[in-house]
Amino acid sequence: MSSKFDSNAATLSRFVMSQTNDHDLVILLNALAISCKLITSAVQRAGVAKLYGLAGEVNSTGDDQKKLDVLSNDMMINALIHSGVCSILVSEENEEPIVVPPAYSGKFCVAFDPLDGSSNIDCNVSVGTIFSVYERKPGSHGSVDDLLRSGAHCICAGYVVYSSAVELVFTFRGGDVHGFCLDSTIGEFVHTREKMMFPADGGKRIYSCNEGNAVHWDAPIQEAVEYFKTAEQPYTARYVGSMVADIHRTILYGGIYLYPADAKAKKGKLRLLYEGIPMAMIIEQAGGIASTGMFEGKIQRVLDLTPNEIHAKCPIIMGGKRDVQVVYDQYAKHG
Ligand code: AHM
Ligand code: MG
Repeated sequence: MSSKFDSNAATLSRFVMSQTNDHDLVILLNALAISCKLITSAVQRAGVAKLYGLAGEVNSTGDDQKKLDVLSNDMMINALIHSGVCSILVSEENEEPIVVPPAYSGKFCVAFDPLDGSSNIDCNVSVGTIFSVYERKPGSHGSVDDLLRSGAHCICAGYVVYSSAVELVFTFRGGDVHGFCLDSTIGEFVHTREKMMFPADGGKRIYSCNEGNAVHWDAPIQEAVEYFKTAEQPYTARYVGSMVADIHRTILYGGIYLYPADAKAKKGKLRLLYEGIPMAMIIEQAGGIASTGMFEGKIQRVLDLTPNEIHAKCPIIMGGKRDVQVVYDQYAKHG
């Protein structure tokens, strides 16, 4: 019998419980989902609740913090501390790591960007949350060293895009990528996309980058983007300016997203722990490539990088194999 009501809702919690016997991990992912529901409420009510505009502070990377950045950050920190399963939290919005008080301390270390794409907040364009989860090292009570490790140590990662729908995309290390839409009628994320993969045929030819930086790029990146525009089957340009939205589209439709290193930002703009590594894990496990492009003398996997500090940056070239290969070909051509 068809009905508007699902008597067997495949919720995110049910999915997580089916994938792990680790109860602390179930609690952690529940706390992350709750944070994202709170942020959804704040994003959707930003106008009426007078949450547009600046908070008057500057964040870890020198950007002006928006009121919604600060509120979203507080929501995540409070939910994660009170989950009782975290010891160290690293947020884009906090210069220093947050050490969870001993009464609440647990085995996980979480890095997150509570509201990515801050420049889009005040005009209601898509924004997102990104997170990566690590387990503290044996014997550690929780310190930044537990997080200053390569992507190989990341145990799960996800993002949430706040847009026409709110969607959480999530993967465990080595697993498939799954999508969950927030059903506002029940206040739960419901499993809506199984085993998300890049389109098998490469999908749409879309390139996504801030071309205003082109003059600062190295020649191979400039030439790859020129190829995208002049190829026999020219690419379409799409750039939201919120990494979460641009990556979500790239996985679903195909294409390539670039925020490369350039002459003025030698390590790129995006942060390794809470932008590069989680997105790279999702992209690779969805069948794509997550590369740095040429970085410190070689082309590297983003997941192979080890941050030397919690706000370390990394260049990012992510997308489907067909399209990232165009960039590799240009590097090969230039030797
Ligand atoms: P933010 O974390 O301060 O919002 O910065 C990250 C954002 C990404 O979401 C986006 O891809 C990029 O910065 C856009 O940068 P630009 O405005 O330089 O194109
Ligand atoms: Mg941000």
